[in-house]
Amino acid sequence: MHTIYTDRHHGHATENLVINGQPIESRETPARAEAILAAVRAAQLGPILAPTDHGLAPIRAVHDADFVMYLRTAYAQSAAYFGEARPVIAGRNDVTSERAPSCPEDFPGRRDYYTYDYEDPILEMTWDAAYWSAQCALTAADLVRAGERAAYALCRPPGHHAMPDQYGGFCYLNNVAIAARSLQADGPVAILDIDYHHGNGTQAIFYADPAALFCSLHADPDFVYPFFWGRADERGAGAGLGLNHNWPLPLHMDDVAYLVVLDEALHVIADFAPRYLLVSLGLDAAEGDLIGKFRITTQGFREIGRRIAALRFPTVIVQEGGYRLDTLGDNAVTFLRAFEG
Ligand code: Q9C
Ligand code: ZN
Repeated sequence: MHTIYTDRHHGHATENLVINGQPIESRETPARAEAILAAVRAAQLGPILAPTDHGLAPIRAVHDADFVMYLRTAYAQSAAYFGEARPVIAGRNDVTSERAPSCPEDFPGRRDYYTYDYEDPILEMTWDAAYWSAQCALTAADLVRAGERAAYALCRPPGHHAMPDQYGGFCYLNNVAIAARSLQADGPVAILDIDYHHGNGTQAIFYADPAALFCSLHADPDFVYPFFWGRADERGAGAGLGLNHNWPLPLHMDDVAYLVVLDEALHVIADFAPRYLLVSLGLDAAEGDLIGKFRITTQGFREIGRRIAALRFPTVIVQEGGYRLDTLGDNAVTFLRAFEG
């Protein structure tokens, strides 16, 4: 299996951040991708390739042009506005379900319009990192389109919380959606999201799309981020009605309970019979995760991988969350191995 990776994510240096005199503690750090990369190398999973540059067009096929422009220029625009360069972070104190009807011209309104969240910084190199993370997913999609059985995009920052025109949940560009949209040229796609959190951005992007099935297993948003999305009655709209499937789950799911629900999702995907399958591989469902509360073991990820691989759809695997550094690499490699042979 090929892994697509670039160290451009290092520019999104979220460790030891101090913003406006306040220390910002983010779990979404460069060490996460480094831990997975080290495990992929040690396991000799296969070639590790740098992403190729597909430009902005496939990003703009998912995200609004002005939002993309904002992400590219927010840091510079804020420096001009505030009179000094400093990381951009929203001015609110919690996730919001509100959306303003229009976007202001300048800061601070523009800053808060383009995110529903409050704790994701835009640093000088955040756009660069997000751009290349999306290119990793597109490059993995190219390999699968060219006939590989599966390919792994080791994306950082992650993507599944990024909406068409809002970022949040450590996500700026929706990597899996960008890859999925590019693959739709060949036929309908299915996206299976096994991150601990609901993939609200991916859901929003494909909500009315008859050529994309979205299935997400996640912690119940009554209690867990992203709070305002991910309920079972969100079933899609218009021509996409019936193609959005959410499984909100109780906290403390273990392997056995999780696999029962996974099988339901796999049946829905098998019935849809997509041309390609994309997996949003969050590993924050792992036992002992620093954010997630599920208790999926490494053996559990082996079985999850085995059952997804058994569908035999050409599969693009896109890295999302996962915050327990000491098991992250093992869990990733154990999952990915299921797609060999
Ligand atoms: N202060 C992904 O797993 N809130 N995003 C965490 C800790 C945000 C998770 C609370 C969780 C976002 C890709
Ligand atoms: Zn997550």
